[in-house]
Amino acid sequence: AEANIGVTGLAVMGRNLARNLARHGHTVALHNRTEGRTRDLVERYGDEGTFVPTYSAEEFVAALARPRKLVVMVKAGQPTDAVIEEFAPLLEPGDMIVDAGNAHFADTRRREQALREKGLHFVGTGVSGGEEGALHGPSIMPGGSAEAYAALGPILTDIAATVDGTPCCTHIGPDGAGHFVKMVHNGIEYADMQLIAEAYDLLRHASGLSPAEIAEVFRGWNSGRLNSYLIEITAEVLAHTDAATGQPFVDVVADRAEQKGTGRWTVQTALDLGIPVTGIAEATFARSLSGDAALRDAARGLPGPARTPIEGGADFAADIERALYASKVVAYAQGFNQIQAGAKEYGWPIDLGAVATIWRGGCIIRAGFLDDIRAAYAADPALPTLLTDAGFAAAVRDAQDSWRSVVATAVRLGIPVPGFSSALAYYDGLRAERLPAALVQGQRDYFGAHTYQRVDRPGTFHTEWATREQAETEV
Ligand code: NBP
Repeated sequence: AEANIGVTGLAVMGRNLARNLARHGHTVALHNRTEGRTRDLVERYGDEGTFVPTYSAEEFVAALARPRKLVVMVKAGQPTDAVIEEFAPLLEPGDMIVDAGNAHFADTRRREQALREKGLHFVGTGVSGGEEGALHGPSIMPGGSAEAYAALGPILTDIAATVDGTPCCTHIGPDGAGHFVKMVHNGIEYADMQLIAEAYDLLRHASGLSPAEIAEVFRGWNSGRLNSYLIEITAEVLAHTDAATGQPFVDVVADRAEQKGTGRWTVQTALDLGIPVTGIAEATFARSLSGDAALRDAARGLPGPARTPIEGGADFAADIERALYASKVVAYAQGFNQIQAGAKEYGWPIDLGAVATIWRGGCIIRAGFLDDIRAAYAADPALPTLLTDAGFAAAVRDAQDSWRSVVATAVRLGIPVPGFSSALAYYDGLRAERLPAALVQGQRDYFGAHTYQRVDRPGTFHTEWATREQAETEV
C-alpha cells in the first residue's frame, strides 16, 4: 500500500503517534534507525490499522505518496540533524518533514531555512501530552509554511485532542513558531507544577494536614476554578501509598526534581527578549536548588523559625486556593507575554487566543482556566497582559488579601514559596505608581554617566555628580 504519511523514530512517542494516525484511518509508513522497534510495533499493534513497515531510508521514502509527509520523532538535537541529513537527499521539492520532537526553536529556524533552499518544507511541530497524549490525542503546535499546513492540517487535526468539538491543533506561524510556543508551554508547565507544590507544602506544614487529607483538598479544588489535569494528578499522587513501606508515596520519593531542559530554554529566551517570566524562572531554579544535594547538605541546619502549624486550618486552605489561583494567573500572563514578544521579534503572526484554545485539551497544562484565557484574548486580541482582562483583574482583586496573608505566613514559618512570592512581587511591581527604578537610574548616572530622563520635561540628562555644584546638563 502507498502510505499517506510516515513516522520515523518509533520510541514511545513516535510509536504512539503512528498508532494514533493508523487508528484514524491513515496508512502509516514506519521506520526506525534500528529495526527492532519497527518489528515490535507491527507485531503488537499491527491490527490497529494499516502500517507499512520499512527497514531502510530508501524503502521508507519509496513507501510514501507524494508530496511525501515524514514525521520525525527522534531524540531532539543531533539525532534530528542526523535524520534530516539521511532523508533530505532522498526527497523531492514539495515534500514535508515534520519534526515533532522537542527541538529548540532556533534549531528549527536553522533547519527550516536550509531545507527551504532545497524546496522542502520543514514543519517544526510542538506535541504535548506525553505518551498517552500521543496515542489518544495530543495538543499539536505546528510551525512552518502555510502551504505545508494546508496539506498537513487535516491529518494533524484528525489525531489531536478535541474540546467542545474544536481540535487542539492550529497553525502557530512560520518556521520556529510552533516549537517556540511548545517551549513556553513547557515553561508554564514548570511554573504551574511549582505553584501546586508550594500549595502542598503550605497545607502540609502551615495547616498541618497529612498527604491523604491534602489529596482531598486538591480533589475539592479540582471541581472549582482550578480544575485541571495537573491538580487532578496531584491528588492521585498524594493519595498514593508506597507498597513497600506503607508510607505516603510522597514521603519516600527523593526530593530532587529533575529537568530535561525546556524550562531552562524558556528562561534563557525570556532573558534575551527582556520579558520577566519570574514564575517559570523560579520554578526552574527551585528544581536546581532541590537537585543540589551537596549544597543542601552543607546548608541543612541553618537556623530558621519553628514550623508550628497555624490555627484555623480550613480557612487557611481557602486562602491557599486563592493564592494559588492568583499566582497561576501571573505565571500564565508572563508566559503569554513571552509568546507575544517572540512573535514580535521573529515576525510571527501568532494568535494568542488560538494558542489558549489548543492548550485546553491534550496537553499537560490542559484546564478550564485556558478557556478563560481564550475568552480574554477573544474580547481583546491586543490585551497587554492577562492581568488587565476584566475577569482576571476582578478574580485577582478578590484573591489578593489571601494571597498576601499566605505569603506572609510562609515567610513567618520559613516555608519557601518562590512561586507565590515572586508572582505577588510581579503583580505589585506592575501596578505600582512609582518604582524605585528611578533610584537605579540615579545610581547608574552617578557611577557611569549613563544619563536619565525626567518626569517633567523631555530630553536626556546627566548630573555632574563629582562637582560641588552637581549641576544638571542636557545631553
Ligand atoms: P527519545 O527521545 O528517547 O528518542 C529515541 C528515538 O530516537 C529512537 O527512535 C532512536 O532510535 C532515535 N534516535 C536516536 Br536516540 N539517535 C538517532 C540517530 N542518530 N538517528 C536516528 N534515530 C535516532 O524518544 P521519545 O521519548 O519517544 O521522544 C521523542 C521526541 O519527542 C523527543 O524529541 C522528545 O523530546 C519529544 N517528546 C517527548 C515527550 C515524552 O513524554 N516522552 C513528550 C513530548 C515530546 P533507536 O531506536 O535506533 O535508538
